[in-house]
Amino acid sequence: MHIADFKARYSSHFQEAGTFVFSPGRINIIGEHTDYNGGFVLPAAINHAIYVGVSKRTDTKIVLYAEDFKAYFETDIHALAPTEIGWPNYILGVVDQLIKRGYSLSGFNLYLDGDVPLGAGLSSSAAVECATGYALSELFALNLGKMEIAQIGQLAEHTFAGVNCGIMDQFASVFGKENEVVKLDCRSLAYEYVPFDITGHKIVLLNTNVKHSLGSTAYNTRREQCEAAVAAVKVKYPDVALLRDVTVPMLGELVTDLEIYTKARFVIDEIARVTQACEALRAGDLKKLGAYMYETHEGLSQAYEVSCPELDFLVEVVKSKEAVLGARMMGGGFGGCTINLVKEEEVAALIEEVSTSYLTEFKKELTAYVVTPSPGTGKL
Ligand code: GAF
Repeated sequence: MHIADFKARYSSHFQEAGTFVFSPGRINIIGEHTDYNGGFVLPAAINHAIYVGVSKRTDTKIVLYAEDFKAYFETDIHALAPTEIGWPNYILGVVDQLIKRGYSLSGFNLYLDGDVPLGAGLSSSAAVECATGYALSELFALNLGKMEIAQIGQLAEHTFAGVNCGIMDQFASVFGKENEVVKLDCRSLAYEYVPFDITGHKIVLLNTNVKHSLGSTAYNTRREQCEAAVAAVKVKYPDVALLRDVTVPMLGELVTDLEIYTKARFVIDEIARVTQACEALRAGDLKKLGAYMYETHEGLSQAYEVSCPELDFLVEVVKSKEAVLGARMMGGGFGGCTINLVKEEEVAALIEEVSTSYLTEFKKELTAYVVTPSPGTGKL
């Protein structure tokens, strides 16, 4: 996005001098549905971001404008509540969290723009939350720490968007670094950057352009199923707090419900896979890394059941191709993108070929993005 154009568009809606920030979308190399189970994830911020401009008002109104929807939304800071309109919730939820934490805010204008495709599983909502948190921190001199911005965003998602997400998306948006992925321990919140050296290869996202409506309900159900497994294990092992603490033998011993067992087993395996995949990446063994990605897809699709025909198709068609070392659905599931590790010289041909087969199969256009690990939340 052209920053000067963005600032000019801001000025055409709000005349006051603005404070401008950005927060990016994210990819996740591996470690899906592990964050809310206290496990590991391996995400990175990407070169697509949400841009926010803010200015103070002299009253207590909150006036928002979203470029994507060409729409204003107005409310009062003393009357915060989730709205059925959707997009304002990611902003209002953050304001609500700030107020609950005792931060002093007054009315403000906020302009929202960006190039993170919406509904593509690239965490545009987390990017909006983190950009809002950072912008308001700058505007009202709140001095929020990076982790606090991420945690406020996560809670905004729980309370105003109704998705009981983990911390991965907000964390990646805030902590992203150029050319590095981050291995985050979602239980302790300790993290380490890992160089993303994939010389001769690219990360290609293939967007199904579908978002099945059962997504957020099923997401919350999966979380409950994981909690049910923990509750069953806790009966004998009271120190167990999260699936991260559960071993396969414990699961076999105490979880009798097959459905719960299968879901929990996937998560336990996936947590272990993140460490293995990370070692493969550090060792420069991209073939092995890719094999882990395929394994993750298989688990998400067959055991965890959060895939859909479009995502399965996209992984299936690239699986036999030499050009693709690994592929899997990415994020919460039920639509959005697959992430593919592709030989650089084959990227263009692959996109063309897969787009054609996808169109033939689903009568739908595919969108492709070549992305790179990029810096997290910052000032413009
Ligand atoms: C969504 C959630 F927001 C994340 O917290 C994470 O659980 C992910 O799905 C699945 O790994 O993006």
